[in-house]
Amino acid sequence: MDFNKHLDIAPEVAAALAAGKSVVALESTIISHGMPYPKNVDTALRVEQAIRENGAVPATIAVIHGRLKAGLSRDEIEYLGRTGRGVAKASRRDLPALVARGTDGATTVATTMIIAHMAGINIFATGGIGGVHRGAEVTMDISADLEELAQTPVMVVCAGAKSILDLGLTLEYLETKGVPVIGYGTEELPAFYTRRSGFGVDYRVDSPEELAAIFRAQRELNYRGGMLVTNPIPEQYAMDKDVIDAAIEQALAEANAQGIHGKETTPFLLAKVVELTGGESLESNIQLVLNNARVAARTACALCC
Ligand code: PSU
Ligand code: MN
Repeated sequence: MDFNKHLDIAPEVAAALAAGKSVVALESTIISHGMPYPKNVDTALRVEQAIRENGAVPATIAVIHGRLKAGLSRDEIEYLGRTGRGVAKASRRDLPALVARGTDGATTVATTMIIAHMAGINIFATGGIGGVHRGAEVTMDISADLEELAQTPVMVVCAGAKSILDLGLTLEYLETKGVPVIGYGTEELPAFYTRRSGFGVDYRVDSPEELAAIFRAQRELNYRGGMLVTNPIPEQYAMDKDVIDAAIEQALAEANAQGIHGKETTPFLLAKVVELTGGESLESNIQLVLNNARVAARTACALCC
């Protein structure tokens, strides 16, 4: 572990790390910006529970009053969920100002990876990652998540990416940056709400042990980047492709019409899709995060022993 004066590791997480036990990091943008209160708090606690049931210790990550937190109390999770969009979405470029000003931040995939790595945690479970936006050849809107995967040695377990993004360009970018994209039980990149996207992944892997072996080899090769594990939503919770595609098209059209840009783009599109598809997409979202938490926890265990 890389001691950092701005980092607080929760006692349970610190004890697990010191004992060489498995720990899984979780992000907080999904709590503050990804789901409505109180479902967001309820889900965050259920995800932590799923990690415990699969043999690992959860470390939900956020910035609270300028402190980088690896592991949150129930009260802190409740605070982030209740405050919702009142908590700033914090990507890589935001951490210095949040720390200097002593303010709060809900961590994206990029910042969760940064703080997890500082704390000595190498596996992180989430829902979806950011990527190359549609039209990025003009807007240059490419999530800092991809750059982080290229430079920070953390395994990110997700359910693929939503087609609010250009999934083909996202894969091209990851290839250029040397980030392995692994399908868990699939040859195809999952598209978050649906199990298929039409794009192939680099490798298919069918067990946590095999995921752990690839991650271990990546470390032994002294690579500096991480890897992306894409785990399809369980069949019974997958959404109808036409329903979700129509919602995404409408969300993109409204974002264009309203001139949404910059860091607001992703939250705007995600909120619109949820608004247009109602409770069904929320339930799918919850289930896929739980599914990713289970795979991440088992992989963390396979990596420890
Ligand atoms: N995509 C999703 N769900 C999410 C996010 C993206 O399907 O919750 C969140 C994650 O926290 C991700 C962030 O790291 O949005 C990416 O934001 P941006 O595109 O502004 O980098
Ligand atoms: Mn962006």
